[in-house]
Amino acid sequence: SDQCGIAVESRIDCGRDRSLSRADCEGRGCCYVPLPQSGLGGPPWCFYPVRYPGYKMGPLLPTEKGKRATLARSEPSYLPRDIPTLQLDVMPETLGRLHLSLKDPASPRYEVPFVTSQLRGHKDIQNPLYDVDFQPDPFGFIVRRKSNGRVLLNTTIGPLLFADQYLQLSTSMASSVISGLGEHYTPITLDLNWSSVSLWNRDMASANLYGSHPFFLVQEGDGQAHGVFLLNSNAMEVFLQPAPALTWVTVGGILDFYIFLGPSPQSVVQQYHEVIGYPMMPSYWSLGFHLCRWGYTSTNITRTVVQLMRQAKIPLDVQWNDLDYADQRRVFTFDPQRFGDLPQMVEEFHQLGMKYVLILDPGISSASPPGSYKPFDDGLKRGVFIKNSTGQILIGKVWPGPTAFPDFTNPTTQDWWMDCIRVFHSKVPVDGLWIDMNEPSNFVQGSVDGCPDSDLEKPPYTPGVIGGQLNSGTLCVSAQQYLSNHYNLHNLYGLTEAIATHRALLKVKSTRPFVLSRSSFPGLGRFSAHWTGDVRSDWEQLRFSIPGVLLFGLYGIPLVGADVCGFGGDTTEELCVRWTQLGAFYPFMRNHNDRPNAVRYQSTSSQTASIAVTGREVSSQMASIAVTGRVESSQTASIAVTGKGQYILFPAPLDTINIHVREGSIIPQQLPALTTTASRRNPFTLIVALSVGNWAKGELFWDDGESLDTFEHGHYSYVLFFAQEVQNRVNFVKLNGSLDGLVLGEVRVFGVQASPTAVWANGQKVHDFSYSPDTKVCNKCLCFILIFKMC
Ligand code: MIG
Repeated sequence: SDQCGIAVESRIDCGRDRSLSRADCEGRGCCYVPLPQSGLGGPPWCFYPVRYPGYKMGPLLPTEKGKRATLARSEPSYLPRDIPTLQLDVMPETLGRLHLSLKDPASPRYEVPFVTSQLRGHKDIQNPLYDVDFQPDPFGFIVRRKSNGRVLLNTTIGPLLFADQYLQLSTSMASSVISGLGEHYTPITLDLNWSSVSLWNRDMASANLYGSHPFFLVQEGDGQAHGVFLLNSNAMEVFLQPAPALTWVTVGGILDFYIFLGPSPQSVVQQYHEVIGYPMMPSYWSLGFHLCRWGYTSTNITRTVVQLMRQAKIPLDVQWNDLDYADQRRVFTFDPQRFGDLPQMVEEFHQLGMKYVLILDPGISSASPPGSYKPFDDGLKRGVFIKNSTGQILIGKVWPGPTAFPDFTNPTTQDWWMDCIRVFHSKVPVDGLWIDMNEPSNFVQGSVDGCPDSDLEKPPYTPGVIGGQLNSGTLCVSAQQYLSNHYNLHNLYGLTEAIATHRALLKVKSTRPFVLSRSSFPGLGRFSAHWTGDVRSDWEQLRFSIPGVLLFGLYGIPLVGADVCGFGGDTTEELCVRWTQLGAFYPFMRNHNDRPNAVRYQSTSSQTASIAVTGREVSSQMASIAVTGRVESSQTASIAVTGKGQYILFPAPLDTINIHVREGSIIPQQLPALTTTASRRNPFTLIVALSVGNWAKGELFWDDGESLDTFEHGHYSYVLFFAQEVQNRVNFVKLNGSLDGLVLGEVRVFGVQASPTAVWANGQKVHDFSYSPDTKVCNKCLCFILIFKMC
C-alpha cells in the first residue's frame, strides 16, 4: 500500500530486537518487502509504514523553562513494559542551544548524574537560531535552522518507542558528513551504509571501545554545522543509513537531547563543551614527552632508561612505571625488593626537573590475609565496594587475582580513595596517576560467581557488544552502586574514578592534577587526559590514531594521544621514527609498549638520531599549522594542500616531518631542552607567516604552568601579536609578573615580498636584519626586541 512506499535507503528497521518472519512483521503493523541478499546488514525487509501508531501529543503549555506537553499512547507497542505516558519538555536555553527531554512523569527514571551539574540556562531567549515544529499524531518533532529553513532533525520518519528497557527514536540528517559517537576505530566521518555503533565501555585491544560519547557533529555542506548530544549513559546502539538517517536505541534512562546550532563547527563544539564542562587547564609539564613501558621491572632498570635518554639528549619530561612496581600487583603498595627505593628514585627524577607517574587500577585485591592490605580492609569497613544483586561484595578477577571494585558514585568511596592516595603519596611523591582498566575491565564474566538470570543481565534487546552480553568483560550489570545499578552507571565508571582521582590529587598536591584515564564519558575532560589504549605497532593503527586523537577534541578531552610506536607487537625503526614525528603533534605524547615487546631507547647511537617519522594524506589541521606526516612505510614524500587547492609533493626523508604554517599566523616558539622545566626559560622566537594581504596575527597564553586557577585569579598573561607589512606590533591584553624574565630571541617573517629598506625596534634602527629574496624570509624583522616591554 501507499503506507509502505518508502525509498529503500529511508526504510527504518521494525525488527531490531529480533529477526521477523512476514507474519511476525505484519503482526507488528509493519511493511514486509524482501530484498535480494546484500550480505550482512543492508536495508531492512521489515520496516515501519509512513504513519505507525504511537504517542499522541497533547497541547504545549508554557513552563518556567520553556514549554511542556504530555504524550500518551492508547495502544501498547510490541515491547515489554511500555511507558504509556510521557512528559515532553522543550527548553530553549541559549540562542544556539535547544534542550529537549522525554521522561516518565509518573515515576522517576534514572538520569545521568555529574555531567551537567554546573549547567545554567538563560531565560527568555529572543530570536534563537532554531525553530521547532511538532507533528502531534504520531508524535514527532522537526528542528530547523531559522536563517535558511534547513531541516536539521526530523523525527517523524519513524516512531518514538519508550519502554522500560528499550527507547528508540529516528531522525533524518541534514547531510552525510557526520563525526562523533566514539570511542571507536573509525575514520573522521562515520559510515552511513547501514552501519551501527554501540556505546558500552569495553576493554578490547585495537578496537578503541573504552569510552562512550553520544554526541555527533554534522557538517551541513555550506560551512555551517550543528551537533546533537543525547545525555544517556545506558548501553546504546546508533544505526546509520544512507537516507541519510540515524536511529538511537538505548536500553534505559530517559531521552535527553541537547541540540547545538553552531553555526560554525567550532561554535558547535564550544556549545557542547558549555554543557559538559570545559576541559581542565593542563600542567605545562604534561605537554612534554612521556616515556613508559610495561616491563621496567625494577627501579634500577627505570633509572637506566632515564640515564640513557639524557645521555642521548632526548627530551624527557615524565618517566612512568606500569604495574611492575606494585607488590603482587596490588595498588597502593610497591615491591619491597625490585622497587624498594622507589621513593628515592622519584626524588632523583624531581632533582632533574622531571616528573613521575605510575599506574593505578581500580580493582582492589580482596584475597590478601586480613590485616595485611589496608586499602581493602579499610574499604570493607567503610562500605566502599560495589555489591552484587543480593548485597554481597561483588568479586571479579583482575591483575592481582580476586578483586573488589570501588563504587566511585559513593561519596564515602571518594573519601576512602583520597585517603589511599594521600598515604601512598606521603611515601612515593607521584606527580600524576594513570587510571587503567576502568571500563571497568574484568577477566571473568560478571563476577567469580557469575550473574543472576534477570531482565537487567538479559534485556529484551542487547546492543551489539563484543561477547554478546552487557556483562561480557565487565561486572554483572545487576550489581548495586550507591546511585543506581551498574546497568545504568557502567559507562560512568571511568568518569567517576577520574573525578575521585582528580579530587584526591588536588587535595594532596595543590597543583593542577594530572590524571590519565582509559575509559571516558562526556565531562571527563574536566578531570583527566586520555590515551587510546592498546594499539598495535603497525602502520594502519598509526594512521587511525589521527582521527582517534582529533575526535577527542570534539569530545572535550583535548589532552589525548596514542601510544607512540604502538603498544602491541614489536615496532620497526622506520615505524617508530614516523610515529614519534607524528606523536610530537599529539597533545599528550607518551611512548609506551607491552611486556613481551623489544625495549625501546636502549642504545644511544643510531636510534637516537632516528627518534622521529610519514603521510600521503593531509593528516591534521589545527588553527595555524598543518602537519603532513608519512603514514605508510617506505614513502619518501608527503603532500600538502595549499589555499589554492593544489597538491604539492614535499620531500620527507626519514628524519623529516613537514609542518606548514597557515598564512596570517604568528606562532610563538621556544627552543627545546631536556625537560620543559628547562625549555620554559628559553627565549621565545616568533614565526610570522604573512598573508597575501601582508598581515598576520597570533597569541600566547602564559602562566607558571602548574598553579591552580591562574585564569580565574588573573595570574597569567595573554599576549596578542599582530603584524602588518613588516612592522610587527604587540598588543598586551594583560601583563603581569609571570612574564618576567622571558625574552624574545628572534623574529622570522615569511612571505615578505621585497627587501625592507629599514627595520625598527623599540624606536631604534636594527642594523643586522637579513632578507632572502629566494625564500622571502626576513630575519630580525621586528619593531622591538624585548617582547615584554611595550612598544
Ligand atoms: O590488561 O597495565 O591499556 O597500557 O600497559 C592490560 C598493563 C593492562 C592495559 C593498558 C596498557 C597497560 C596494561 N594494561
